[in-house]
Amino acid sequence: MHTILLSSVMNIPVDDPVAFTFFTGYMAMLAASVFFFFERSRVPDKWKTSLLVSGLITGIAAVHYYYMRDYYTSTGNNPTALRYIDWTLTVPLMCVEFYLLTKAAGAKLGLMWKLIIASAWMLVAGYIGEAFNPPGGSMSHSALWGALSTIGYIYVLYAAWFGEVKQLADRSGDPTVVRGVRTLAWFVLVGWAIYPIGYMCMPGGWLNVGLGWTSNSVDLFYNIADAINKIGFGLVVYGIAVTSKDNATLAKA
Ligand SMILES: *C/C=C(C)/C=C/C=C(C)/C=C/C1=C(C)CCCC1(C)C
Repeated sequence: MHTILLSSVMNIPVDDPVAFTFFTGYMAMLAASVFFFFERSRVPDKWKTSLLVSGLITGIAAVHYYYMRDYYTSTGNNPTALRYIDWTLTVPLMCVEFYLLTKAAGAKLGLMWKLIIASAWMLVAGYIGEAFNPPGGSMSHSALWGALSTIGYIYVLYAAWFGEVKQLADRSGDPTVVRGVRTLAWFVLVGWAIYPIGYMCMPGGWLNVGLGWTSNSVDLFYNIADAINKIGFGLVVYGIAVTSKDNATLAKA
């Protein structure tokens, strides 16, 4: 078993962009975690948990990429279950980041749970849409579950742009937090929107039926989106930690 996996990894077709992004995605997530964990010691105490969470997000993703890469290179199939296990752990942690950033301005744990529940809804519906897509693909199945999933997505999007997260950031009185949360809101609007594009490439999806894009593109979009969102989110949080006001400890470091 082990040798089979190993030899399939060795025989990566160099012209396969999906395999390529699984490899680079794995390496990038690992490197990002090392960066966030090391930099954690350099930021003021109040930002240490945020940096820890940034490192956990990319670290959890790195482990899943390790397995997804091997799964893909040895079977040629979409690692749907591994993908959604990864997201079920990392997306709620991104919601925790929103909570941690706005905590000083009075964010309550209830806000964190509302974001977590909305994102969990988004992922469970997406998983049903993908994992239980009938052989050959069904447009009604993928469209129904995709639409249900989008409700959860819009909830998080609204909270970040206009709702509680945005209002708390404004109330923090720290321009770095206001700007940082605004940047994260852009990630949710643009970066997270790449995922539904990948989803629509599966058999029966709108881009599959409409443009002939194949299930290979699903993982290509997901891999690109993961690198942008997980590492990008972490870097924004890092940027807030090193530039926010009362960073006297950092100046001494
Ligand atoms: C690190 C992983 C992240 C940030 C994953 C985010 C995933 C999404 C925003 C997925 C959204 C979906 C829809 C809005 C509709 C179709 C189904 C999904 C799950 C792909």
